[in-house]
Amino acid sequence: MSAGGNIIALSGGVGGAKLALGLAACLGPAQLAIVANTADDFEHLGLSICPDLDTVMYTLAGLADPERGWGLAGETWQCMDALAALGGEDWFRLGDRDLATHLQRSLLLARGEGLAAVTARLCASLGVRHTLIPMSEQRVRTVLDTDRGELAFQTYFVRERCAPRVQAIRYLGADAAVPSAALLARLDGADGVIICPSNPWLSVDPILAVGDLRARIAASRAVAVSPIVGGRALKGPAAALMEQLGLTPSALEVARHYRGLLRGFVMDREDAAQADAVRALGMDVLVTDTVMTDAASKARLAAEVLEFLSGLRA
Ligand code: FO1
Repeated sequence: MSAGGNIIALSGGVGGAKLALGLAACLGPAQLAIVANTADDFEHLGLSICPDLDTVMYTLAGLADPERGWGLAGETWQCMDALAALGGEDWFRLGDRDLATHLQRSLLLARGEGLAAVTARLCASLGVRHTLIPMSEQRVRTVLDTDRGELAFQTYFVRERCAPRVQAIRYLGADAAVPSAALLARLDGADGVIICPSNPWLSVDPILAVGDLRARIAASRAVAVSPIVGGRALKGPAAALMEQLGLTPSALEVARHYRGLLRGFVMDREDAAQADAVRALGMDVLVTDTVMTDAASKARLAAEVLEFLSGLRA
């Protein structure tokens, strides 16, 4: 990238991690920090599980399973099988090698280390050179009000396979939480913030809800990449969720959701007809191919987004 050596990317899990990997191919470790959502985190089987942090970490380490997007490639499931045989909870699949991450993280947290420090340690051990930061040290948890009652995020997402109809989403603890110190330090004087194509309601909003982060990001130079292409979600329940919340699944509706926050919006060629309506919201628009299928398309989209960002009004 021509201008700017301090870029912050906000990411959820699988979809966001793809662009994060592309950005990591374009920017050096000192130039890029990736902030992951931690409102999907939960305590399960006595362990501290941080799915989005781990998805980004494994992706950057080149260890992620390419089909699932989460967890490790070449994983085995003996522990889960043994747990199931004992009548234990096996709906949340923790692979044998992935379990080592959760054991080590849980141990270090129990010893009193903060989540950012533990994440940095795990990343270093796996050879991840770019900075990965949890959005906050404090506990924030996404809870969904659904037609089957109040559900914790992973219960809704994994156990119930996103089947319950969502009426409202809350990020418990977000008001009282403060952004990670490493994030605040980076945000001060950042050249730009990139919101990866993650689910705006389930993955990005929890980050924006932390303390005064939304206002800080609005005051920076921020762009978002639409996770909705041609009315469909690239991954996960975003389109269905939008319908349940009374919104039309479209890139334009995602842009409306981020109104007041962004200087620029990146949307797919398939949605080019909506570009003028997005511009009318006060954002510059980049229309390009946003579907990332391989390393080359991730790096190409990342380079285009960085170029777009550097060309925006300061
Ligand atoms: N997602 C699933 O759909 N099923 C699983 O069993 C599952 C296990 C899992 C284990 C570790 C991990 O880091 C992630 C895991 N995920 C699983 C993904 C994860 O729950 C979601 O993709 C994110 O929370 C949403 O971003």
